[in-house]
Amino acid sequence: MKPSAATARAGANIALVKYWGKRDPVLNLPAAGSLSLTLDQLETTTTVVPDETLSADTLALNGQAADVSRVSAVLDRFRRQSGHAVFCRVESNNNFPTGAGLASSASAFAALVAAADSAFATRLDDRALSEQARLGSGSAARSIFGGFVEMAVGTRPDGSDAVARPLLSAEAWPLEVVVAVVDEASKAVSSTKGMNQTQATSPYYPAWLGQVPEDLQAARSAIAARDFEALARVGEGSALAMHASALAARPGLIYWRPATLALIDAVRDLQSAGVAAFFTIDAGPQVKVVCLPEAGQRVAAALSAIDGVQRLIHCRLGPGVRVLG
Ligand code: 2P0
Repeated sequence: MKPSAATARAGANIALVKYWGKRDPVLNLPAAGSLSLTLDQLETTTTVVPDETLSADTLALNGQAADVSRVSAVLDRFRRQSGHAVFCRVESNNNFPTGAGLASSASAFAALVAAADSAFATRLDDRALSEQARLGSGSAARSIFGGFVEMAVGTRPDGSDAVARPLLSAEAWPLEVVVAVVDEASKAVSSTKGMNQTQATSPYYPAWLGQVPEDLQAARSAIAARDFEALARVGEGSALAMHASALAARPGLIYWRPATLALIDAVRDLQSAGVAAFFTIDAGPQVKVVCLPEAGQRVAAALSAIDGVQRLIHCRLGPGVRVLG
């Protein structure tokens, strides 16, 4: 079958047990597993248009020409697998700030592999799509699935078992996530660079890595038991430990802004008042607050009152990647 245009949409995800470091940079294999929530309001929509008149792939990201090399590396695998050597026009649009610690590479590469799979008619199952997404960006492996998702560290040298799997559907435990955007600019140090620098130079990196299996077990148990307090403990612990390892890199990586710390304080105050909420922070200054649905409005009101918060994005848990046509 001749390759034909296809569009797919994927939600970003936020990790509760973080991914920070690689064991193989070429296959993009993570140094440890991770566990995440897929969100419904931070989405990438990507169209892949095979075009025989092109002499190279092109990428338009939010309407602007962008570096196509990572996208081409993904498309090369679909070209090889399908036996069709055609170049593609790729159009990708985010409905949220790109490259600002809001996991845009996760939704982007998940949407890209699903669109490419449909365009080249390779008919990969979700596990294989997760592997292809991981080759593009580690966190993208998780955005193939909706709800609660675990990424396996894997043991095979070829990386075929370093894939994500769904743990629990979005409907089974409908948590909410309020994202407090502090700075919409792209971050100075990318996740890839930041984790490599941490791994190479931070004296705390081995301690971080050693803690992940226990955190994964605690998070899995908390999710199975719908134990919000236990999930809060492991979620905040994993985020702070990741940032502690990054802070101790040389030179140190400081992703936070003053408003980031003010938001942490606000969440602590909410917790003291008995509100079911906890924070997590990725490779950027934004703070994501996970809460029970009944706490959503109160959390949003408290966060919006903090100086330096530019806007809130109120999410529910979302579905996995889907092909739109
Ligand atoms: C995570 N992050 O688990 C962690 C926490 C950022 C902080 O996964 O190098 O952009 O492309 O595999 O997927 C961001 O890392 O890194 C990330 P690559 P990616 O969500």
